[in-house]
Amino acid sequence: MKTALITGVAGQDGSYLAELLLKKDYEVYGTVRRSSTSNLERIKHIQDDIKLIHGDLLDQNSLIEAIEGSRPDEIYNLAGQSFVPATWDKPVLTGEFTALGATRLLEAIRLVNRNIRFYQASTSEMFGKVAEVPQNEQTRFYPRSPYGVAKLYAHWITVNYRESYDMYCCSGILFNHESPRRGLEFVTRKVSDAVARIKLGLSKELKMGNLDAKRDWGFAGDYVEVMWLMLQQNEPEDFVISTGETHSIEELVEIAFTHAGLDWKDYVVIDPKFVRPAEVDLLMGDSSKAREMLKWQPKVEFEELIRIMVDSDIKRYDTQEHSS
Ligand code: NAP
Ligand code: F7E
Repeated sequence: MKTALITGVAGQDGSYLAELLLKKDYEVYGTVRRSSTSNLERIKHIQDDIKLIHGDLLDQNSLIEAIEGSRPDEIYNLAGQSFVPATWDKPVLTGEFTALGATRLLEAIRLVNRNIRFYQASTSEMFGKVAEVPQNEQTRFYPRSPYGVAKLYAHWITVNYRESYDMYCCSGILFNHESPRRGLEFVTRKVSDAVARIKLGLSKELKMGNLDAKRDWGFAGDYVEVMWLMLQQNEPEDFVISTGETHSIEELVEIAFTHAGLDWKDYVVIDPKFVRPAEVDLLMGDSSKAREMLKWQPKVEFEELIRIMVDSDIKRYDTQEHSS
């Protein structure tokens, strides 16, 4: 039986990855930050099957203790503040969590057991102002937010530990991936939630930012499979993970409202508050390397994903209404 430690296990990806590893008969440990209230909604259905331990990316000792206490074969570093706009408000803290947090974790592995395999959650935000379309593992990086800059540091420190200490460290450069478990501020979930509220008469409008930006969106459940695959190879390498399709925010909005029988133009209002200081205009990934070497491909396509999210939010509000 293998053992895995997932940082950020209560996040969107952490919850899907924990489910996957349990199915594969792993012993699963997950770190959560200490807080006065519980934030375990996404993992409540598997809480009895995984072991939660305290671990904060800001605190070196907690990471060393988490590794010593769980003795993992694999570590998946998914923890972090992942909402991009918030990182302009807290650029220094973003560097601490994301850039130095990954370094603290790598140092903890180096000190405790260098044979542990390490996965770093890198991101398409590192491509930022893109140098080419589509983006692959060779594309030049040009991050456009404190989030992207901090992730780029974490990405290169992962490469550096691989090359300096001969450790098995990989980065998955994952493009946007969504699900009904996505946080409510992210654009797909913000839209699916608003469509549900409008459909059920709980809200009248949806305030949005830049509708022209384009993203390559996949399903989180498909993307966690590749995290695991990356740690099962003979040699550690980095991979771009994407669908290869790109769609605008306007297309997303249109699909979501139409699915609920609504015309988005009757409800969507542009609010400059949601426009970012610097935008990533166009993301489209080329994941040929992962498709060939890891035999991976996404299963859920974009329109289906949006419909699943809208249906899930409508059902959630319906259930709440009937139970109150
Ligand atoms: P998420 O839902 O925001 O989950 C992040 C988790 O990290 C949360 O459980 C959060 O816990 C925890 N966390 C935050 N700060 C922490 C700290 N200092 N110490 C320990 N835990 C901390 O994000 P996600 O969508 O699952 O993404 C997982 C990772 O992949 C993130 O690193 C993200 O940046 C990266 N990524 C995501 C995407 C995507 O499209 N989803 C794409 C590329 C890369 P709290 O509840 O305590 O805040
Ligand atoms: O924005 C535009 C916004 O916040 C997508 C994170 O998981 O994926 C995510 O980062 C786009 C942007 O995600 C609104 O300007 C328009 O162009 O859903 P998002 P993100 O910034 O792409 C990457 C890969 C990560 O690594 C991150 O952790 O949508 N947009 N109007 C809006 N976005 C939001 N949130 N809200 C709006 O009202």
